[in-house]
Amino acid sequence: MDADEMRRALTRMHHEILERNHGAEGLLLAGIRTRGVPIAERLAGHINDSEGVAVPVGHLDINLYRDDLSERPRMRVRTTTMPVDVAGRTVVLADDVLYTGRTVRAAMDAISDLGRPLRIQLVALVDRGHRELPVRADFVGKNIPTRQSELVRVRLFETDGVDDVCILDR
Ligand code: 3GP
Ligand code: 5GP
Ligand code: MG
Repeated sequence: MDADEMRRALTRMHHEILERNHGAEGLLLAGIRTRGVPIAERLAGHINDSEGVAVPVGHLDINLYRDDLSERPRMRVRTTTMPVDVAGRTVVLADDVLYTGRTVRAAMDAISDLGRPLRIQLVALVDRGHRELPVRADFVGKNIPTRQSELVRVRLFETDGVDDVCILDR
């Protein structure tokens, strides 16, 4: 996936999010650190351009909610920031890669600790398969079938200086 394809995928997904939710009212985009954050911000930018609505963007650190936290005593926990209350909102989680689904499970826990959203939806730039939990994305940039031994490298301009996605051998 090159920069143009990524831009088109994000443009399409912002339309899909607006269509599914009948506009931008009541939305809250929550980017899962690290690369879910710029994805959430870009989607908010597209929504602002086409609807004139500034959808709030939160940053979610799911590390405290991981199911393997006890095996990672030195885990670095960064901050979660939500600009508005999640209660009664449609929270759209954003992540770069959806794989086992464990990160999303943790993210839903993190959100639920902040309040009771109206609903939670999921947008992922890449779905690489291999789910270990019953999780699916509502909006997918690209389905990339992978082997478990492979690794999907996502680079975003904000974090890596370039926009691309490729499959690497681990
Ligand atoms: P992210 O913080 O941008 O989401 O999961 C932590 C980081 O490691 C992720 O960055 C992700 O890009 C990168 N990563 C690359 N391959 C893998 C993988 O196979 N599993 C996990 N959990 N992370 C991976
Ligand atoms: P999951 O919890 O679904 O297994 O993995 C999702 C999280 O791990 C995402 O935040 C994603 O960044 C990261 N991840 C898992 N597999 C990959 C991968 O192959 N490539 C990249 N870039 N990230 C991955
Ligand atoms: Mg991620």
